[in-house]
Amino acid sequence: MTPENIFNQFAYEGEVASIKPLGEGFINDTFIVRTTGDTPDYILQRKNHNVFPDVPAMMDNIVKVTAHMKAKIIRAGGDPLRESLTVVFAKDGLPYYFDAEEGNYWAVCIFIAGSVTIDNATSLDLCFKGGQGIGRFQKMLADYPEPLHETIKGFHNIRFRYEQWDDTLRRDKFGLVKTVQEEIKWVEDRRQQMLDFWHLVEDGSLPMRVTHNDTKLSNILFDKNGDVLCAIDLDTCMSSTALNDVGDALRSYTNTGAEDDRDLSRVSMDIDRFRAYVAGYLSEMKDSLNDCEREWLAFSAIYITFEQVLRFLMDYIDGSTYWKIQYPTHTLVRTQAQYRLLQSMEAQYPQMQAIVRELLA
Ligand code: GN1
Ligand code: MG
Repeated sequence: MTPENIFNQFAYEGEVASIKPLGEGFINDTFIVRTTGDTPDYILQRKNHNVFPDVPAMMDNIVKVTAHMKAKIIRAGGDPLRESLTVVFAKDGLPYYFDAEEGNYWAVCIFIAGSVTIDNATSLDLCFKGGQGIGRFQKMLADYPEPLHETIKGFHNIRFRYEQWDDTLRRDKFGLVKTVQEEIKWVEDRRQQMLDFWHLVEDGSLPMRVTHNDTKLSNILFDKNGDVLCAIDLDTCMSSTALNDVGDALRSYTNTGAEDDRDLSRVSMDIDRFRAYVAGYLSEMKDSLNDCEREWLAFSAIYITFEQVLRFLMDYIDGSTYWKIQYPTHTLVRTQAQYRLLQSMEAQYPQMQAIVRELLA
């Protein structure tokens, strides 16, 4: 079915003027649907069911958390159509449409007029606002009452990731293991350190909360004045630690290079952006964090950047099937660029800790 036919299965308002691909998502395929006149425009997405094995469960999470946030936004006198993502249901009443012919799941949400996404943190103000945005998101969901579906098993659970990693190395499907010995060592050298950290989650010292889990800069929607509207891409919204959201955001906001930079000399962690993001986040969440979360906040950036090194390298060895690639070694290049960022963070860890302590004081 064409995107036009798919979109017609949804209960949208107005007349379609055009449907065009949007952005360069690595996982889902995204289209922007423009309508004529005053009716809203829409975002139409083909959800990647290799990544999300249970799209109905994922959409159930999204419908429920957005309903929870909207109720709060309304009570606070805000605009629920601008300060939260809005799911558009299919005409049969489901929050997705299943195209049985091609076996694909599709979903629609409202495009918030005048909103923009940003790929690079160009100012400290932006970092501060991004931190505030995720802080607010976590705060609104702090009293979310029921368990969410675990839409990707063990998503930020490094013990589980190491199990997958060991399987990948054992399988060595494409004989690539011998070509990435140095990179494999990066992951092996940190095994104990990372498992020790995760132990704090397993013993309950770091609490589970409702979190976003994919907090990179481009998943925050800004208005034309550069103020945060809301967090988008709620596909991975589920139970995790608050720190995972902070760490993943820091991985993206503080990088002076690109996630897949071939020129490693451009990649490093900018400590001023680190400070600005953490300050923004803590302006919302400071009073909600326990002592363990406070103590490990700076480390969260290292944890998630490391996890990304592991995930990228694992996907490369497995044949690059998870993230879309533009050239055969793309995911290896991503691995190397993220490792450079990790090294930069490790070198600056004492300063990162000092900043967090200072901001918490
Ligand atoms: C994916 O969905 P997207 O493109 O925002 C991935 C994240 C990675 C990111 C790296 C569901 O994010 O975990 O950090 O790529 N999302 C999923 O760019 O795996
Ligand atoms: Mg995503």
